[in-house]
Amino acid sequence: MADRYLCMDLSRVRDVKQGAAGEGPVVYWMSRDQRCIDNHALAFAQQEAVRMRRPLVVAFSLSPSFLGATLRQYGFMLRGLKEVERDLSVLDIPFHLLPGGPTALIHFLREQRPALVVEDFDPLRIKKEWKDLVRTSTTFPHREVDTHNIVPCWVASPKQEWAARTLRPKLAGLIEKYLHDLPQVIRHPYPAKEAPGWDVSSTLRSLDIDRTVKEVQVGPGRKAGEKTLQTFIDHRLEHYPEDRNDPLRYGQSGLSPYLHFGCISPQRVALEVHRSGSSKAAKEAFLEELIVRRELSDNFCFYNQDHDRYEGLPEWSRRTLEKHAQDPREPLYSFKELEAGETEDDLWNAMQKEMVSQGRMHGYLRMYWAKKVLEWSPTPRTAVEWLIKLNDKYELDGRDPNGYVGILWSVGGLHDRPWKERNIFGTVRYMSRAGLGRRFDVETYARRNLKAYE
Ligand code: FAD
Ligand code: FO1
Repeated sequence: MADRYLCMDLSRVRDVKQGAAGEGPVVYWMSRDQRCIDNHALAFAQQEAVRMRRPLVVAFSLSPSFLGATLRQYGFMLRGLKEVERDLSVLDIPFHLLPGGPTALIHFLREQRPALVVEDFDPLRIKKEWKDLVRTSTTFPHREVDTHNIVPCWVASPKQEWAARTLRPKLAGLIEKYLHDLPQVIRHPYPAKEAPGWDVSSTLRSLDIDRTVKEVQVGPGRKAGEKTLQTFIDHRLEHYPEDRNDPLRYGQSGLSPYLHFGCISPQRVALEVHRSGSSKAAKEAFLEELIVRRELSDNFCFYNQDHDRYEGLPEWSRRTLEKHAQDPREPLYSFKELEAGETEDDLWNAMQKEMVSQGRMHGYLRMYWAKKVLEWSPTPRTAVEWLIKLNDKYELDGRDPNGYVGILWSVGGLHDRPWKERNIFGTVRYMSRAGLGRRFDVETYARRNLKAYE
């Protein structure tokens, strides 16, 4: 059995807290990587449980509110977790849903007295706060496993990277070592006590969340994520380089909600893309986004505690934005007008309405969507705050390092370079409607979406 774990490089594991092993099970505290299959953290937890001849249990601490998440995101997540529970039960690994956030988890750990607590990696400040609270509230040892990045975040770089071009070579030099088949878990040989049952609808009812943001049609969970990946590989990957920036051609993969909630492993996505029959150019274009761009976002959030604030912007861009802080902003809109998609720009309104209604927005449009808010809000700081609020409230893939980086890239040139100076933007890259029009049929997009989501 031991050789099954050899394919996992132990540099993916960090020893985050020393402690005395309890007499209980190994506990995998699942959070970011909500999956049973292709999960290095779960596989490592099982390896340790087998070595110590202990049961293995999975615990998910359900926070009653999380970064503005609404019924839309909690519904998607809980339906996905129900599938995780089923996948685990086949392997005699109980799944404990713990309503009440980190304090409920601390209570659980004090009860269970685990031999070891295994955490999955998450660079967000709020998660670091949760982890610090839990680690200091018990005496048990903790390990952290990065199963969200192909190259573990702390291995890829010891510092905040300037741009994709500085991280890309570091990843390229390491990808060989990490991009190989994933460790799987097996039926656990040391049985644990059953976990209490739970159901999605009563759990949803118990949460104190905004219910005005309705659930969307996107199928939740692992199987729907696997199907989305297969459909993308079979029908859209080949044309990804030319189609990915045309919202009318739907050339993107649609994987972001499944990657955000960890329903599927990005390493699995990369392996399947590599194995596909698509052209080298198509594979490279897609893997640049999936690996370099996505892991650059984790790098930024991991090394910059201001990842969701104006202060997170590079010095050069804060200087140029402040130099243009007094430039006239005409028109100015309130948050409510933006949220309702009631601006003078029908294209922008169409994007906003699609996001509110469908919980998604095409990647190329998101840049324009964000940059317009810099023009229409009183200060760049307000623009960052309003964009995060809208993105995290309505997007299924929101509350993610990719989102904070995407917004800071758009408003303040994070990971970008200075461009020709102009009003309001200073030397931050500008995007115009005419520029979009050179890429795709803007009028058709605006008309079609305004009609669909009015
Ligand atoms: P594909 O083009 O199929 O890419 C596949 C995967 O690669 C994506 O799921 C994502 O994990 C990664 N990826 C692609 N583009 C980027 C990028 N620019 N930066 C980082 N990773 C990328 N992404 C989110 O996951 N959550 C967000 O909340 C989010 N908010 C954004 C806000 C703004 C203002 C901008 C400009 C970008 C934002 N992005 C966000 C990044 C990107 O737009 C989305 O990841 C992508 O559109 C998701 O659709 P897809 O999975 O079909 O993408
Ligand atoms: N992670 C948890 O451990 N507990 C939660 O209750 C929880 C809720 C939640 C709601 C919406 C959402 O988009 C993410 C949520 N997450 C939760 C965190 C998520 O798994 C990721 O860890 C981060 O959002 C991205 O790093």
